[in-house]
Amino acid sequence: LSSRASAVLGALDIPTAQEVPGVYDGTWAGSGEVLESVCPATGEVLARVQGASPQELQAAIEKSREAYHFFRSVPAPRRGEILRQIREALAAKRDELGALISLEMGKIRTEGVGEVQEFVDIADYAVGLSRMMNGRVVASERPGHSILEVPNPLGVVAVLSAFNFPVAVYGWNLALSMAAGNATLWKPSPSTPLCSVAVTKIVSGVLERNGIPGAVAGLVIGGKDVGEAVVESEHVTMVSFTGSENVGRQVGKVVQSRFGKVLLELGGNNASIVMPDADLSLAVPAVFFGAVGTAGQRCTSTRRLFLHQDIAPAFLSRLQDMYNKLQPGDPLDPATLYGPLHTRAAVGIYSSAIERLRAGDAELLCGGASYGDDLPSALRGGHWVRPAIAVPKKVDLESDVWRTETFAPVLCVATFERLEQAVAWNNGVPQGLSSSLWTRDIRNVGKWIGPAGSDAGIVNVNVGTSGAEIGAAFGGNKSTGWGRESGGDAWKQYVRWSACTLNFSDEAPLAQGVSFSA
Ligand code: UN1
Repeated sequence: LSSRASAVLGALDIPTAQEVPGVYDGTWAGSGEVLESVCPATGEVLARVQGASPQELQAAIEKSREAYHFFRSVPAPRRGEILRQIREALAAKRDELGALISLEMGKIRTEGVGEVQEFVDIADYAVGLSRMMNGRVVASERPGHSILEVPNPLGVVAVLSAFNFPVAVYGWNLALSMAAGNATLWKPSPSTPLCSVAVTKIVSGVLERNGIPGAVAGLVIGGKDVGEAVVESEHVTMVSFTGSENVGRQVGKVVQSRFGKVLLELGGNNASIVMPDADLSLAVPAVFFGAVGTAGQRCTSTRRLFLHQDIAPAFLSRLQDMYNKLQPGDPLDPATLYGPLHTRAAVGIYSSAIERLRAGDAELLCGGASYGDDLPSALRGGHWVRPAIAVPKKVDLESDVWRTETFAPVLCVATFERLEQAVAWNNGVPQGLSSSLWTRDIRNVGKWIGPAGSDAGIVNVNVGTSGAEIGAAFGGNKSTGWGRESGGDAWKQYVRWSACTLNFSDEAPLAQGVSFSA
């Protein structure tokens, strides 16, 4: 192992001499499929992780059920106190975990640390929530009656997370699910197993110190088979899935067919719209971060840019300058702004998108070629592509160029005359995650956030498409799956609601004045 990698893994006590156990349900195990963790920047194999066998998976699900039966009766504020300790334990390892995210996922250092911070933030939120998950008292139409709406713990919540946020998205789910009194079972992306092992070690340490069964926060690493078995299990009450539209469609159908609950966070095809009155000194850097930050691998990344014709040439020349200065570098180096794609397959997705653009005679303002010899030699085994800006011939919302999410740094640009046109383009795709308008004119803002405005789940003004805080509910509409996670009212999905009508009187009247006396 390179010294670069062993320093990061050593700081989190991840053993690399032998295979890393990838199942935790109170004890560590793993005798199923072996997965390799590969560093996207260099191609180095970081570790081999042993996933869950079918028997281990079923045992873990059973342990989760048992853990739920214990945990649901722990008072919510006490669950909050455990979350507070988890928050402290994560914060104590913020830099180490951030570095592991950089090493294994490939995002740059500040974003890796920021991702841990997002987990810390949602844990804080959930500590407060643990004293505020209130039901309601509803006025009854019957004398001497009262109606309560009562939230109770749900059961086992499975979290299937993606490679691009290998820590934070689990954090959003775990924090709410734990506050709500559930057992949570994590099936992470098979290509970021070490992040999930490191986080689970930290969380399980807190649970063990508090005498809480470890399976309250279980882990099952594995490939497609493990994911499918989790999704199919009758013992899993809710499945929270983050990933592609295609897999999400399958997950949704399977969970629905057994009448489980499902929460979907699928693709984004996010647009930024820049009006002629926008402050370009703010808008250009924001679009730059939205499009090339995380090497275009956020579900909230900016993929489409609609520029008012009056500012388009000035905007593009400033944006191109920033692209041209961008250097690829080791994501662990604090000076690096641009890291690799996560997998070899992603390089192929980028190349096909570029081919598709070329086939349609799009103009490529930046990118399209590989780095070749411009890449430092230590990085040549990694998955690198030049970020691209393309101006397709026209906006054809039926074409794959505009309709599909390319999970790579490819930004498609078009110009418009009227805001209504840009909003129609913004809304005219299957996805509905994030959107961003740049303007100083309050009349545009009113249109944008109103009924005829953006139909996405995230509708920003003078703020880019990516980088949401945890306080509001996060999620998207349409083919993004309508799921909401993190803040706002998202917690209400992690409980079962009961409507309880109580009769304190000496009569038993029927509602709606129905009379039924024999
Ligand atoms: C994702 O890309 O799956 O808003 C989540 C953002 C981050 C979360 C992105 N807070 O960009």
